[in-house]
Amino acid sequence: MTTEQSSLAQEVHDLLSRLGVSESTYTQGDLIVRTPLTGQVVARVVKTKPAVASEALAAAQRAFLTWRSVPAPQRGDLIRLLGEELRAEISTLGRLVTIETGKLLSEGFGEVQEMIDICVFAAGLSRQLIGLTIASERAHHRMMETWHPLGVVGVISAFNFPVAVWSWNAALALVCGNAVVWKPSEKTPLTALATQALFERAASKFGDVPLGLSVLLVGDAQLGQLLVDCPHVPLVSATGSTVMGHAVAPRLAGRFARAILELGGNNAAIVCPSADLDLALRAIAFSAMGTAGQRCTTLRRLIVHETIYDDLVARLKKVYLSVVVGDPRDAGTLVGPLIDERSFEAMQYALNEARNQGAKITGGERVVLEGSLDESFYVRPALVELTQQVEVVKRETFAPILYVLKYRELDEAIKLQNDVPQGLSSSIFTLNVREAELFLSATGSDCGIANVNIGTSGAEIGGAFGGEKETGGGRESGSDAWKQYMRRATNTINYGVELPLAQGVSFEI
Ligand code: UN1
Repeated sequence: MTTEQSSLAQEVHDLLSRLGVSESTYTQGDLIVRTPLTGQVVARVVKTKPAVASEALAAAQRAFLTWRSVPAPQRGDLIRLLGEELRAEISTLGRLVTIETGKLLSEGFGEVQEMIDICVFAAGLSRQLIGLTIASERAHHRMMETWHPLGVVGVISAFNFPVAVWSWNAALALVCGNAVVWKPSEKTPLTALATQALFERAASKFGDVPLGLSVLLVGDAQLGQLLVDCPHVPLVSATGSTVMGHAVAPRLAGRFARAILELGGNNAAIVCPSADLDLALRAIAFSAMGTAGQRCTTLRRLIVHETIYDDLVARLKKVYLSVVVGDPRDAGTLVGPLIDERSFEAMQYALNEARNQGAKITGGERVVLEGSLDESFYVRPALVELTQQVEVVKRETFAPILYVLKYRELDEAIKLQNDVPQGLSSSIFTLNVREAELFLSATGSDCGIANVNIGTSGAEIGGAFGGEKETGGGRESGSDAWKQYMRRATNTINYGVELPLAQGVSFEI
């Protein structure tokens, strides 16, 4: 082990202990955690045994029964405190995110900022859980809708946003009066342990938080299944691959539980002749290469008008060949490592397939950093020019591959953009208002997110986040996403002395 490697394990230890995680939870277990930075083992996390998980689910159910009666603005105060803990530890937790996922430091800090933002949003929301009053057709009657807490909310999260996605769900679920059970990715249990420790800090400052209000299940898919099949969990929010969604959704449907699914994306940007190309170039670079292409919002397809194609692609090639691939802790680095070997292999597999389809490929090769082990996987991002949207382009490969296609008419570009199974994010680069509005209209992009003159990734928490088709249809974080974490009751109140029946029905006894 080199000095650099042993110091990384030491740093993980220091960060976790500063964040309040007990050493026994990550030194004596059999879930091996490697940092993608060097490939070395940095922790051995104790997995949650199924019997312990079942007890945790029961505790969460008991906690819900108490928490639902705490006034919502007080529940909001717990989330305000969580936000404060996160603010105090943004650099500690952010650095741990970088070491565990391989994303840049500014992206690691950005992820924690996203958590703080949703806490602020949810704390405000705790005073705005509002329902409508509806005009009744009957005299001396009033109708209204009331929103009630739902129960225990399950959260299954992925490695690439190991903590922000939990916070989108947990912050809303908790102010809505629910308990939360979290099954993080097996690849990123350390940031989950740290987040749980910060939650517990906030809870002890709050005072009267029922035991089991927010619990963590660390381990493999078996624990996820336990959560999905638990009859006391009326809602599961699951983020990950479409394959995972296929496993989870039918089980939830089978017991009539709700699902918020945030699955694969295959996001495209259309670049029109009037586009500001300097701005577009920067936006494309960030969306396609940021987080080493491992965001669900990553730009994977670029559809460029034929008149600007050569110019834009030449400029992009320069960027792809010069962008610094390296240690994400270094200031100049823009592309960190892939999460693991499987990701690297999936990338090479897709590139080979594209090559066999006649693609022209710039980049895509493995980059070996000095001092890293064979188990670390750095790659130069790949720019892949194709003449047609072949099968490989329609698939989500979770790696920095940008497929580039040419178009002539905007209708054709929109058709290409929509002609994939996924429907998460999309953008158009244009200064032409007709093109922009068409893209945003009912006949334009079919995605949950459609942007103008910004890239496909890097959404703010204020909007509802999620997408259509194989992306799963769920919406998380902002706007009125909170409604999914509550049950709606319609109330009709008769304050008169008669009993008129709706629809004029007569029933005299
Ligand atoms: C994800 O990749 O699962 O919009 C979430 C973005 C981030 C969230 C990505 N705010 O890119």
